Amino acid sequence: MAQAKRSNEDESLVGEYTLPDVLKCGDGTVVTTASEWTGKRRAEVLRLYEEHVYGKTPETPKLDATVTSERKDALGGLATRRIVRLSMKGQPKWEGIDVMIYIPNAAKKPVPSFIGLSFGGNHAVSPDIDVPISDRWMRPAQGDTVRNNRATVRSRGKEAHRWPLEMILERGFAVVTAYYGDIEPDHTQGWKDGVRGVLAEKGADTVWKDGEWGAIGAWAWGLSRMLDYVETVDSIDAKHCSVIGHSRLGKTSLCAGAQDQRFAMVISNCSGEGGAAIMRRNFGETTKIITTSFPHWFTPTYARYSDHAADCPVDQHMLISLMAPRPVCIASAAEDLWADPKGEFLSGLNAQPVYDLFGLKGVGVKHQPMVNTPVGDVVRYHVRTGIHDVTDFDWQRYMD
Ligand code: GTR
Repeated sequence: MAQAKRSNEDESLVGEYTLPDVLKCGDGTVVTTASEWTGKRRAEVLRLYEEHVYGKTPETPKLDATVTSERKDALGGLATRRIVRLSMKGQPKWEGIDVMIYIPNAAKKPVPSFIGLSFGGNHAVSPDIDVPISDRWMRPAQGDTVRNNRATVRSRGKEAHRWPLEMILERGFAVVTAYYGDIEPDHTQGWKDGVRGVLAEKGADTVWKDGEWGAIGAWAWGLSRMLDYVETVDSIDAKHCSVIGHSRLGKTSLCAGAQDQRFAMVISNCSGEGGAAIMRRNFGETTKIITTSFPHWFTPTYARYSDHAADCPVDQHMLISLMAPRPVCIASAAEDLWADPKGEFLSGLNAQPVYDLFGLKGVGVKHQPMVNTPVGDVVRYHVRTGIHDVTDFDWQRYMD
């Protein structure tokens, strides 16, 4: 991927770097207990992420929820499928988020769930042909699945391999998903049609300022609003919701898990640069490349660390630390060098000092494990064979 952009994929050329000390507070003191972490340092680290990486998520009014359809015999009777629109009063310009929820019919009590965004819309995730095709803006795609930035009928089910609904539902989990572009279309001017623009009431000539939220922050906000809704659904156990995301949406899932501790478990699938990968490691995608290609994903401050990663007060082991003491799963793919699999492992490993404060074992090994050999306890890591994708192998790990 992106071979035209110069990046290093030779481990011997990575070079030396020093990670910021996650336990060292701004005032120079070092945290030694879980309560100091929770009461003091955690908030500092979160603030650093707001200032330097993702920007600050503003307080927002509660969203309205309108059920637009419900089917009790979805997927051949396996599940009940509900589609709910979450929208903001007084903001008709922003159409809102169409959340699709599958709940296993066999469940006798409230079920745990996975909450995650998709790249292609609910109709791309689901094999059910009565799920409406999204009419929102879409990024151009290979083949004939998107035309003039709109999904075509050919995009039905195109993301279903990443969402093995039957397998997940049979294991007793609910699935809660929505199209990320419902929250904000994924292009540099997308904020104008998304929640960021609507809330800020900014003009067309707006320049986003340092510390203000970017698209990842907005998508993460959307995940929290989906969880708000899940809290109102009796058949889902909102205390056991895992937030999941792949690639840019893996960065988003980490951002959501960091800022919203109601997510009981956080899953990063091939999240790479700006996600689980250590930014100071000169391997795969770099801060410069990502902020050049996708400046809108982050707060503007982040681009200043292009070629100056050492000046950034955070690195991604600190993002993983923000999940503590909750479980976190970090997954890589062996051929996904762009996302720096080893760098993704190292963020999990270097979050251990914070998990130690809680007496919890993280990845439990010092070196990146072999492919298809999952490791870890509360911080789990695996690298599987294959490419940048989400596979059943990954899902099995997340459900175990
Ligand atoms: C790439 C980007 C990655 C990753 C990926 C994706 O172009 O460089 O950071 O997020 O997109 O989301 O598919």
